[in-house]
Amino acid sequence: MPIRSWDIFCTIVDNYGDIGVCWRLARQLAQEHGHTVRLWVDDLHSFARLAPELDPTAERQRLAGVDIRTWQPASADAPFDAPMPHDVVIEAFACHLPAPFLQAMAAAPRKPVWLNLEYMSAEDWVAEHHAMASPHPRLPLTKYFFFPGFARGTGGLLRESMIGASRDAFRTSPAAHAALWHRLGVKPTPDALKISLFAYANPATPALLDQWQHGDLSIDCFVPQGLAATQIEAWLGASMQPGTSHRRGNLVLHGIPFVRQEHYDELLWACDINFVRGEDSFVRAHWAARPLVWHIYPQDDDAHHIKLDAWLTRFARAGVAPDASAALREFWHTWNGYGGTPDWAALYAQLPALTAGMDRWQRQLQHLGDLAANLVDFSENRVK
Ligand code: TRH
Repeated sequence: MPIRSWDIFCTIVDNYGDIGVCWRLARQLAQEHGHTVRLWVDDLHSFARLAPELDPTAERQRLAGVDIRTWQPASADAPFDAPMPHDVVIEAFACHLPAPFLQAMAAAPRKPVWLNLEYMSAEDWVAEHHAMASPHPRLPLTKYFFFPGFARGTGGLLRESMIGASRDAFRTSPAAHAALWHRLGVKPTPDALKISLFAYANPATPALLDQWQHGDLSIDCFVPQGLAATQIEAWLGASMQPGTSHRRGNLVLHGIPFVRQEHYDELLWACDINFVRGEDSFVRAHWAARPLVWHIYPQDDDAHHIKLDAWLTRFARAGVAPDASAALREFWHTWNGYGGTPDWAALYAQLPALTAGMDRWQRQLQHLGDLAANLVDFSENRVK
């Protein structure tokens, strides 16, 4: 049966990844599939960093074809004026639905498809757990676990249908580059290697900046406002506010604004190598088809190291030159607290091979379909 409408519930734990994923998914379902989407979000102030037109005080508003509502998830039993649920209800990253909404789902003549959208991972177990069903203990509802991933049998990754074409058009357009740099308020150094740096505070950052400063290569590093910029201010002894640039040896550090979500892609496309973090920027860097360095979201007991290594193992199997893959692994490990100091020269020596490897890998990933379309297919199959 066709699926036409969606409720997506999101809570913002910290940072921007949860809303980053939900907002991207909501827009894609509305704009590419023409579906009705209601996005429930608890913190519009964080959301507004990604979508500056948002009114953080409005309880309901419409943006980019999406109906945006506020909710307070502190307790599943908090008062909630539940409308008739849509065809599919997504609770993102295990945020719990309000009890009245769950009751409305159970009472609906056609029960909505109920999905928990999980965090992505390249680990092997993901394909085994993807699409698992969990019947509600009391209500006539079944929840399914939907896992984004990098392998067959997973939900795939968020990717808009036009992303590759938009990227390629951008790459061949000097005017588009000029507009990007103008918007960011920077003047890039001609012929410098361009690096974007989006990361958490990282003990490895000063050592890397030292290497860039004293290296032979001219480097422009673009740092959005946030944790990494604050840390770099201490290394620099100067402000990294948007619009400021500082030369240290062969390195120029540019403070740039945190831009709307669509514009962040252009920064990734414009750079030769992208440092990304968390979940959503990590996935976006794949579609830039350039080498990336991942600062993974840290978990207790270093559980995130397993997730990081799982990705590296898949990438190594994707046809990249073994030396390049080894240099990337080594660099990522030092960047993610495994010990040791990042070896920039070793990574840079593999840049051409890594660029070819990333391009190949992101093409392979496209065979998994895209997460939004996979969600539509999955949901339609549940209501046959
Ligand atoms: O902000 P994050 O660290 O989010 C994290 C992770 O998702 C993590 O897995 C999750 O558990 C935790 O939040 C709660 O990193 P992430 O996922 O890359 O999200 C950043 C979002 O911000 C992404 O959608 C891209 C967007 N962005 C912009 O819109 N403009 C910008 O200028 C930049 C730098 C990012």
